[in-house]
Amino acid sequence: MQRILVVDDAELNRNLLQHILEDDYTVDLAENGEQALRILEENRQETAALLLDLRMPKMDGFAVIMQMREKGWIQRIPVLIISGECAVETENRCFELGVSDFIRKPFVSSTVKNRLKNTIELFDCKNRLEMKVEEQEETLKKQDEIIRIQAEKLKEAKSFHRLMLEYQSAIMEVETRLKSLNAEFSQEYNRNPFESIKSRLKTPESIYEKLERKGYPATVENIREQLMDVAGVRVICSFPDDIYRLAELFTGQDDITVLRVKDYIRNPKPNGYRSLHLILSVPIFLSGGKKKMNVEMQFRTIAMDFWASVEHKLKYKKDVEDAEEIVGQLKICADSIETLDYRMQEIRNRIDNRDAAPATEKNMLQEPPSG
Ligand code: 0O2
Repeated sequence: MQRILVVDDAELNRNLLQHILEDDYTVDLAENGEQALRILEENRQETAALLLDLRMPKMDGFAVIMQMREKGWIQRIPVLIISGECAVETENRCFELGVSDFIRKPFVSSTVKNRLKNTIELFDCKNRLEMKVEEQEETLKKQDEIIRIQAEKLKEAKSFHRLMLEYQSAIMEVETRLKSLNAEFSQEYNRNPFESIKSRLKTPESIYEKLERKGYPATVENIREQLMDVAGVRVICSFPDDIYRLAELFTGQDDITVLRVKDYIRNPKPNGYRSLHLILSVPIFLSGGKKKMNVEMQFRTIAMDFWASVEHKLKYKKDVEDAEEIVGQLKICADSIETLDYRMQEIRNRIDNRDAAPATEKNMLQEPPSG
């Protein structure tokens, strides 16, 4: 059963209204505004309407209405004023404050019941409609948010794919120049400065992991600014002196800038890793014009490459038995590879009748000046 709160200081009126309504509603009674607000505080959710007298001691009907407005209750609980004859101005003020209807004294049972029933139904309809509108607004807001996020992702994805295309172009540019040098050497000197090229574009997972490790948020801007090795070209040469000769030839091209040199052949890593790493700025030519892209080039001998690929497996494999011992073995192998590489180079020099001075001593790429 729905609850009705009757608020009137006259006991007679309270009893009369209770008598009229008690068959259809649970009727709560209050004899002043303060009591009414206390009851409402407790039974607000179940109260279907308030029958309110205007003139009461302690807290009058207007004060109750004002409090209900402040608390936002008047939008949900209809208020019907119990009144005798009252001035038009008073009536108008009540309606302005959000009162729904008037029930006149003396009470006519059927009129009281009908007015109350109609008001409750009307309010119920209004409330349900408002809830629907609120729900729809909420749904629309969520949809807007989803569209906004998707648009941002799309934009990000679009610029990410664009950036990857530019790095891919940089890789192709480097590969083409390397192949041209190879073709020239092959024709002019009957030898190849390198054995093979392996190129790779860093995977999105690897890009994300590296940015995270370096403490940068994963944005397209940070990929461009903070990562130097998104485009990677590995050049595998037969002999150590080929590495330096080719690197010199390549970096000598007038539109290539050397940004960083890490010479792990001259300064091997403690684990024995040997390779010459160059970070280069390479021009690409797309429809919008020329653009400079960073490319990481790694130069190593066939033997160094073989070693690195085996060692790489160890790095990514978990729970390898005797890992420490394997690390030691790998270091011994790396040192043997260095000896072997230079011995093979000497043999080649003897076959070719060349000066046997180690190329690492002769052609040393220098770190670019900082700034
Ligand atoms: P992946 O999968 O090849 O991309 P920095 O870029 O300067 O912040 P980083 O990346 O450590 O730091 O630079 P470094 O030392 O020049 O290494 C770059 C790449 O060289 C590595 O890339 C490896 O490919 C390779 N490399 C370096 N050290 C070793 C090593 O000890 N063993 C092997 N097998 N390869 C090595 P990534 O990013 O690690 O991986």
